[in-house]
Parts: sequence; C-alpha cells; structure tokens
Amino acid sequence: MSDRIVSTDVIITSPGRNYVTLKLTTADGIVGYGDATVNGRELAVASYLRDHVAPLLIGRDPSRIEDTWQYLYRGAYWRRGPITMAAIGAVDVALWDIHGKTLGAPLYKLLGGAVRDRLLAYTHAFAWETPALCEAVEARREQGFRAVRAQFGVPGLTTVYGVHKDAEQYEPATRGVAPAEEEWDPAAYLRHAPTALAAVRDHVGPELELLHDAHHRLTPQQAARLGQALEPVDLYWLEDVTPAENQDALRLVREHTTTPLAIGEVFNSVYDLHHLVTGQLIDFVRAAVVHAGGVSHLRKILHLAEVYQVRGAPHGPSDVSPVSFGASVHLGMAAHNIAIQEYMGYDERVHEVFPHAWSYRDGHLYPGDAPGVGVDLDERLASKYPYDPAYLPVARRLDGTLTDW
Ligand code: GCO
Ligand code: MG
Repeated sequence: MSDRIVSTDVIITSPGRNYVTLKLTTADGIVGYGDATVNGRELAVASYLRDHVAPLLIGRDPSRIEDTWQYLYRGAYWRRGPITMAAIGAVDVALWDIHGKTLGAPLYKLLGGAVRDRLLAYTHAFAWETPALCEAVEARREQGFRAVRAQFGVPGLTTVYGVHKDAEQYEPATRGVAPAEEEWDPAAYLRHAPTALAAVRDHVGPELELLHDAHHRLTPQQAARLGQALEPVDLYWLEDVTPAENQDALRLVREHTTTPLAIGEVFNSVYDLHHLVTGQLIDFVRAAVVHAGGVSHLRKILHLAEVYQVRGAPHGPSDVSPVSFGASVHLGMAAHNIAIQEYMGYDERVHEVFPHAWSYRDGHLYPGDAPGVGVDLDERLASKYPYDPAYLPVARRLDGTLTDW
C-alpha cells in the first residue's frame, strides 16, 4: 500500500529574519519540508497553509505530486497571487522532498539528472560611495564570486534600498510593526548610476560579470535611457527596471537598448510572464521556487522560456529560506536553461536552524547528494527564535509621493 500523509505542521522561526516552513510527515515516518516565506506577509501564508491547505493533505498519497499541485491550484476558485502560490510551492517542495527520501535519491536526479557540474552563483556588493563600492565588488571576487550585483548610494538622497551605510550585509526587511520609509529620486539616480557602474567596470576589468537591480522604480523611458547609458559597462543584466505589472513597458525598453533585461522575482505563475517570454522582451526570468508554485511550476516556466532562449536566474535573497534555496540549487543542476542562481548568503543562525547538504564553493553552488532536498529544520533551535514582525521599506519621492516597488 502506498504511503500517506499523516500530519502537517507550519513552523515560523526568526533566526535573524522570519521564515515559514511547512513540515509534512508520512505514515512511514518520512518528513518533507517546504518553504512558504513571503517577506513581510509571513502570517498570511502560514494561515493559508494551516487553515485551508493542511486539512486537505491528510490521508493523501505523497507521491502524487502533480495531482496535489493541480488540486490545490485548479481546485481553488481564487487562483494565483503570492500567498496562494507560496503555499502551493511549500507543499510541492515538501512532496518532492518526501519523494526523494522515499527513493533515496537527491532531488536533481529525479528532475532528469545533472546537466552541469556546478551552478554559477552571483552575490551582492554595495557601498554608498563609488571607491568603496569598487572595493566591495573586488572583495566579492576575492571570495571566489565570478558575478556580482553592485548597488550604490545616490548623491542628494539619505537612503537607498539595499545600500546600508554601515553594514556589510543588508537585510531587506527591518524589524517593527510598520515599514521604514526611504527616499527615492529617479533623476538623481539616473545622473549617478552610469558613472558609478562605469567606475566599477574600470576597476574590476572586463571579465567579472556585473549586475545591477533598479527595483522597479523607473518609467519605461527612464529605463530605456539607463539601459543605453549602461551599454559600455557590459552588464550581465539590468534587473527590474520598471514595475512588474506593466509588461508593455519592457517593449519600449527593449527597443532602445541591448543591455540584457531580467525581471520576475515578484511573479507567481507562468501567466505573469508568458507575454514577456513569447515576445522576447526579457533575457532572464527571475521567478523563485518559493514564490512561483514550487519546483513543479517553476519547471514549466523554464520549459516555456527555453523555447524563446530566455534563461532562468532564480531569486535567492535572504528571505528565500535555505529549504527552497536548496530546491532551487537542485533545479539549477537539472534545468538546462538556468543560467545563474542568486546567492545573497545567510546569517550564521540561519545555517544552524536549517542544516543543509547544499554548499557554496568558489563562485558556484552544489546541491549535495542527500536524499530529497537535503535541508533539515532543527525545531528545538527554531523555537528559540519566535516570529518578530518585519517589513520591507517603502520609498517616497522628494515631494512625498509613494514610489513603486
Ligand atoms: C533581489 C531583491 C531583493 C528583494 C527582496 C524582497 O534581487 O535579491 O530585489 O533584495 O527586494 O528579496 O523581499
Ligand atoms: Mg531584485
């Protein structure tokens, strides 16, 4: 007789930042974990799982991964959206984890096996001033990274998202019951960005891959100008230039620049990006295992993208837990058109709470050969870090109007 799911648990822990983890246990005692973290909306997805999904899982055959995905997606009248898709993603990853443990095989072997020996990673570097930014990027290269995202301060502003003035790592969310407020001025940014990034390119030479993230804050015309101005810098990509809802914006940007474009960390399903892919308006799709319905759905997105020579580059900030990060590394090992995986890195406490088989070495990621996803949860340690509200900041332009994410 096939195995059955007998219990479900949703565990929220905050070892430096909040994570939501789904734990499924089968009658045979096999445990699978899935990540359901939605930065700043953790309790909403935990409730979706506890109140609306967990009761449907009891008694199910855990090997029916695709059927369970279809049941949770098509069976719910209210489809898509970040909370629903993160919840489905958590179930999907937990089921793949159980499947791998049942068969004694690492996830990437179940996804068709390795198509590469190692997965290229990129990380973040930032500094307020340009000389310090050049050093920060160089320091990342010395740590072995071959691809680095560079973010900088803007003269005239006092704050810029992702650029902390006195910290080596930045954490996207800040503690508290309401978002912090930052400043934003597209004109000041556009005046400064080409000079800052050109200085970094001069400093590091031609080989290091450089990336930059505009965090959805430009109009199509501003984005097109920026893309053009950055062509001599030879970026690996320019990310999230315009708000994700207005997809036609990218047509205008595309028509005016050969700078490669990446978008999609806020996309939840193939329906959010199919026009971008089929219209060949982007070069990289950044959807993540956790936010785009798990391994099963991200794989479908990648298959569509493959037809149009659009490559995958999954989101991997600190707010993607080591569980779905691990699943992403397995997928990156097995999916031919994944180009690169973002690896922001984790606080030491996070590595302790989520012991994992995946590893980083010399600019690359390795999934490891533990069965399933190969990431555990130390529940005793996790319970020492209770949920602590934290939010992404919001930004206002200099006249006080709220700007886009
Ligand atoms: C990235 C991102 C992050 C996000 C954050 C939101 O490219 O890694 O843009 O910094 O803003 O993950 O939760
Ligand atoms: Mg980004």
